[in-house]
Amino acid sequence: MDRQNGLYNPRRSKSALRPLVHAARTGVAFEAETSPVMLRTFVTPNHAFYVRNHAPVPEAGNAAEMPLQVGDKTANYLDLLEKHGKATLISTIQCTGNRLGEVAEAMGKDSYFEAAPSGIGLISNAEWGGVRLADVLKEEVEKKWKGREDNLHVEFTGLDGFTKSIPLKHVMKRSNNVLIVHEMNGEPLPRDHGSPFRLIAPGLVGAYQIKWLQSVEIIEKQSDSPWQTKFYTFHDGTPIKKWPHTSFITSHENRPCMAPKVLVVLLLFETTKIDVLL
Ligand SMILES: Nc1nc2c(c(=O)[nH]1)N[C@H]1C(S)=C(S)[C@@H](COP(=O)(O)O)O[C@H]1N2
Ligand SMILES: [Mo]
Repeated sequence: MDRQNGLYNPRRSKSALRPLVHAARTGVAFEAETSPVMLRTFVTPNHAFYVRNHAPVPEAGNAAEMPLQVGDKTANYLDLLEKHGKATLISTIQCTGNRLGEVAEAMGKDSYFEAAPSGIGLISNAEWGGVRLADVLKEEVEKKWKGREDNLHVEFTGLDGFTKSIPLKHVMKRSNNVLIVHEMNGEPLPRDHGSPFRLIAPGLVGAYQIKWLQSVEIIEKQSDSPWQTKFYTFHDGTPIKKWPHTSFITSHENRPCMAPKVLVVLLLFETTKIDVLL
């Protein structure tokens, strides 16, 4: 394993070396789209799941060791799991940047997106296993915040400093299935995907699925982190929460031997949720 200033060097992470399943987009921070061929199955294999990092992958330790700050208490993830039980759910993650290449092409110089153009592969689907956050926060909310739930937010911070917040009301609604997960497709969460645990907030864009989760804090205003107020926002500064999931026929590849028109693009502006509670 390569380390740089105490940080894992994601440029040398295994996923960076999988040209058949990933198209590497940037080195540090590592970013890779899933190859269309690997999107043919309902659930995306862990090794082919797209990767989107904003910083080098932090050194986080395992689920038993890594402390999780919940409000003003330090919790042990495994204790939380034992106390509240394991929830399993299939949920798609899609980066807001998915298919920006086509958007940029369609909008030409009018395109206001700053991100580098991407193909169709900043989307993947997996089964996640972990603990329901509404259960974890229930006691604290009842003790400290009773009656004020509607105006509060939950701020999530990853070990790499990446921070965003979600309204408390959304988190506490059990049917929204906001989870802290340690399992991805029945295996321990891989490092590239936030090991030992990450947030899964079904129906919200990729940026809310905070990896290497370090702290969960109830706050009175939305997070003032740049990830909430500057990046992943609309022009007026409103955070982008939902984004249409898009479908794409992946059985034909856009190879030079095939007329480009054969590559039929299906844009299904369906609901953003394609998660199924098991
Ligand atoms: N801590 C942390 N969490 C993060 C990010 C990050 O850079 N740091 N990137 C976010 C973005 S923008 C996306 S699209 C998803 C990607 O998750 P994946 O790499 O597991 O596909 O993670 C989100 N969670
Ligand atoms: Mo993203």
